[in-house]
Amino acid sequence: LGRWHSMSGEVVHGAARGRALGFPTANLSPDACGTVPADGVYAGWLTDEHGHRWQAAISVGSNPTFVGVNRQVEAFVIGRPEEPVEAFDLYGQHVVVEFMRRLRGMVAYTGPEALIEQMHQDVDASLEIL
Ligand code: FMN
Repeated sequence: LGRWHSMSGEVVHGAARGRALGFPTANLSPDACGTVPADGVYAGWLTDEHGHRWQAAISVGSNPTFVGVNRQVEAFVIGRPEEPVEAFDLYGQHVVVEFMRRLRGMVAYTGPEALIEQMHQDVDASLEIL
């Protein structure tokens, strides 16, 4: 198509579990624009309202490690500034998420530890690709 697949939409609050896992994510609103790609994990980019383009590891799926979640698109921004926290608040912002390469499918892990370990590997793989 001559460009990366992308989706755009508002960042909304998720289950707020990501922060506890050490991987806070920007969840795209369910009415975001663009076709949702197949469930899985992708290396890509998130561009915020200020035009800043961040490297990201993106998850598409129903988070089967946990129960009761509708399919969602969420991006973990790699190398987000930690301080000050207010300076990096994506909630309510209209963002664009670009998908560059699919890394793997969604996996239902038996617990958060295995998922956390895998997410570290996903971030490493994303950085190599991006
Ligand atoms: N959830 C899964 O159940 N299985 C996965 O394989 C999986 N892979 C992920 C990979 C990455 C890089 C990221 C950022 C998330 C992944 N997730 C996966 C989604 C997490 O379960 C989700 O981010 C977490 O539950 C926080 O959800 P919340 O934003 O609604 O709080």
